[in-house]
Amino acid sequence: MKSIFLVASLLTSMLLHAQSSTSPVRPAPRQLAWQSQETTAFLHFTVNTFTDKEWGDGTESPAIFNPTKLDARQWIKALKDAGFKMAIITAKHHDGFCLWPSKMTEHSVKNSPWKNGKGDVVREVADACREFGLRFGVYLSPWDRHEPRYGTSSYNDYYKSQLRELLTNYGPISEVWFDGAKGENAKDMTYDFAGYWALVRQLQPNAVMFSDAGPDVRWVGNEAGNAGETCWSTINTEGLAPGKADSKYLNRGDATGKQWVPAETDVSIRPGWFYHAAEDTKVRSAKNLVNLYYQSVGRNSLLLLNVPPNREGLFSEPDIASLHEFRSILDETFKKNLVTKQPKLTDKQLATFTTLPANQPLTIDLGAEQSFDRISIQENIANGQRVASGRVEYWDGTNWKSLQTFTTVGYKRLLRFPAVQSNRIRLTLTNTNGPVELAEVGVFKASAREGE
Ligand code: FUL
Repeated sequence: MKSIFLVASLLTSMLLHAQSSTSPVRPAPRQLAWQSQETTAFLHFTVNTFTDKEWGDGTESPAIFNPTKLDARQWIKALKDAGFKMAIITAKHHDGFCLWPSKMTEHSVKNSPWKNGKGDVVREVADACREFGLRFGVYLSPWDRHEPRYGTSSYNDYYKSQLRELLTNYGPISEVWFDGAKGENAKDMTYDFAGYWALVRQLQPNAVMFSDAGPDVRWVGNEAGNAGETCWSTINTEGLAPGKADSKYLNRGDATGKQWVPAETDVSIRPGWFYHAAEDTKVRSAKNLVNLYYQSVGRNSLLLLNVPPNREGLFSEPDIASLHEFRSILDETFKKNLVTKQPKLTDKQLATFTTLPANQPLTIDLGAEQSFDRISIQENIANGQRVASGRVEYWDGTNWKSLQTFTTVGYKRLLRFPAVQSNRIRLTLTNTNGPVELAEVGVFKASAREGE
């Protein structure tokens, strides 16, 4: 009897294994579209902008909200010029003040002096995004320090009604951001996340939903702009909930994860999330932003960069200058791919790939002796994420010399190293979960403006 069980369980495990190598966890089309955006922007704006705080307590008077020169077109144009593909506005932060004239509360722009209470920041941003061809997303804080219903189950209805307003009145919404933050002394409140998420799926089926642990996009586990050196797009979501997730686990993901929930790297261009005049001299430089790009997009994540509008309702000059220079540096670095004779690996299409088994080296010609210091590798993630480790070598005229080893690849892996001279490189994937669909390989010489 025992041996029958043994054979049966062996067969089952073989079957399961065969299944897992042929049908890996794959992204939904909305997740694939999200990841290819690479850089999206966060817009933190509310009463905090006027009180100089990071977290309002909900007692702020709407009378203080008066961004006299507000021009969302100025924000979105600056983002467009800097290559951003989406903007997410804090429609409501923890203070409960609504940037749109919600029918559910008086605590909103409708009771502010701005545009005599006739303004709607959410509408202005949505319209500007459409005009400049950016996608549009909303942040609606579950934690609400103003609304009296907070802490009772009827708050869930309040929240869902607000969500419905945002999801039905502003055209296509591409991302909804569910922040898990809740102060230590906050009232007890069980959020109906299942209900919130169902509403988003029903009203905006193409939108991705962010929370600490998905369902579509997960938090990267820090606000410093660092995806894990190893970063899987898969995790096991069981037991995780917004506000209750191990940040190290989220940072690296899980090779054996059953759900596709890629990491989003949210970080601010300034020390705070909201505008503070005192931080005008502390705006990240373009070089610093480029480094964030390598640490997020270059590690299989997405860079969600916060750029907070100021009290006038405008992006400030130092922020605009850094954004502009950031994109100009990236464009210069990645302008000329030195790889030749590999049309499938250089056509910027993930769907055209070369299948590469583990431990089979692929030699990549550079046409002639070239100086280079950056390499970009991409997998066709439409069919899952399979590279667990690999190495790159270069030909020094006599021998193959080691250049760099790496772990996960996924959507994109960017390698940085001191410049070498060579006419070919060799890529070996040393550990994979099944045959790798190698989509793109790029070899570049970085812009001198990146620095070392
Ligand atoms: C956090 C919030 O508490 C911050 O204020 C900010 O909105 C950040 C993006 O998420 O959880």
